[in-house]
This record gives sequence, structure tokens and C-alpha cells, in this order.
Amino acid sequence: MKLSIVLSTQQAKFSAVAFKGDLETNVAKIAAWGYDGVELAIRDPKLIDVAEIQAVLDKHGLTVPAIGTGQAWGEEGLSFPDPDPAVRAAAIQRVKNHVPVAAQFDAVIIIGLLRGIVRPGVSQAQALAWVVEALQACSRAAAPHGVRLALEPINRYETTLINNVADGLDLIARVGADNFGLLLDTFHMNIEDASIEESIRAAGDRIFHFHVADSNRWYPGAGHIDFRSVLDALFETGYDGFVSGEFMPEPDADTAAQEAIAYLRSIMRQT
Ligand code: LER
Ligand code: MN
Repeated sequence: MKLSIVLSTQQAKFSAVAFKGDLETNVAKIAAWGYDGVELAIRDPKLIDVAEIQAVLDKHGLTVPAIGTGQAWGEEGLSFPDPDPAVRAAAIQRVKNHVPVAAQFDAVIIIGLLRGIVRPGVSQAQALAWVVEALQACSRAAAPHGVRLALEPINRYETTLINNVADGLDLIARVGADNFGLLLDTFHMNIEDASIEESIRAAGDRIFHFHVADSNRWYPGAGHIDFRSVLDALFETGYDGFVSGEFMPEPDADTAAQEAIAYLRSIMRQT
């Protein structure tokens, strides 16, 4: 399995993004440590120069397995179940704007916190219906470009919608699109899923992307998740995508990234 790490294309508040700031410096370091790719967190594709990023990545031999979109929620408040129809439409449009960029990088589009939370005055059922509608529209727009969307079950302290893998699989059934699947994150599964390995087996070929952080959201190896068993379960599903590091920059970003790759390479089965 290939390894990547999350890299933000602009400054952001989200604290588990280890690398923010100068792109080329970070890409050079990440490549030198042995990573195969970088997962790009992009708030708005209009704000980035795709050709320039592609040139930097090509120079250092890295690919982009996935594009994170959550900064549009964190910095701008866009989300699918917002009671304001203009905000819902803007959230859908933002995902559609990511499609050409994702096609160029051959990357999955991540739907994390863009799926939002249930706002006061909105029922859970209504919020979910808006999420399903939005995901159907986005999946339909992405399909002709060969782009896939991956929704990430996120723990209850960050959202009230789709907290575990079972919720994610129910949503897949409701959305009904072949290019719509899941991003599993060990940090969230450790909080919400009875068995991380069982959830991985249940999600099977609907796993489109995979995040690793340990139980304390530090780099893998710094907490108590059994990554050997988790990665074996992932391997057994036939998953051939990236395992992507999304953890706190603790004790500092460079140390965390190097500890993560050393540990993961030492326990991963080789394909
Ligand atoms: C993003 O991938 C994630 O895991 C969430 O916790 C974002 O808040
Ligand atoms: Mn994640």
C-alpha cells in the first residue's frame, strides 16, 4: 500500500493538518522521507494554481490520491444541510468546482465536514435528505469525469450526521451512485465503531480512501490502536489505494511525519 500525508494549500484552522505553508519546501521534505503522495486540502479550487502545484509534485515524484474539502466548512461555513438554500447550493457548487482538479490529479474528492451538522430548527431526517440530494447531484456531476467521491464518517463530537461506518453504508444505499464511497479514518472509527477491523470488512470495496491517526490523534504508533491488525484487515479487502496520514503536528510536524512512515512501513504487508 502507498503512503501519503495531508498537506494544506493554504493556511487553515484544522489542527490535524500537519503541513501548512510553503508548498515546495513541504513537498520536497515529504518526498525525501519516502512518502508516495500528498493529500491536498483545498478550500476553494479557484484560489490555487493547479499547473504550478502539478509541476512541484512532478519535480518531486509525488501524486495526489485525494482532495480534502472541509476548509469550506471550517473557514466559510458551507454545508449540504444548511437551512439557507443559498448556502446548500454553494456547498454543492463548491464540490462540483473540485471535479476538474480531481480529474487532473486522478484524486478522490473527500466529503468530510461539508456534510455539515444538524442546525437548530432542522430535523435529522430533513438534514439527511438534503445530504443525500447534494451527494446525488455531486456524484452525477463527477461521474463523466471518472471522479469518485468519498464520504468520511466523523465522530459525534464533530458532527451529528454519519458518525460510523454503518451510517456511511446506509448513506451509500440511499445515494445509489457507483462513484460514491467512503473514506475511513482510524481516529473516528476508534471512537465510534465497535470493531475497526469489522467495519473495514463491512465497507469492503466501498473504501475509496483511508486516513490514519492513532487513538490520541498523534502519528500511528503514538497511541493504542493496533495498526498491524487494522492494516491487515484493510489489505484483505483488496484495497489498493493510499493510506494517508492525518494527525496532529506533535511533537512537531516533521517528527510526526517521519515517525509515522517509519512505523507504518515496518508493520505493513508489502504488495
Ligand atoms: C477530516 O478528514 C477529519 O478527519 C475530520 O476530523 C475533520 O474535522
Ligand atoms: Mn480524517
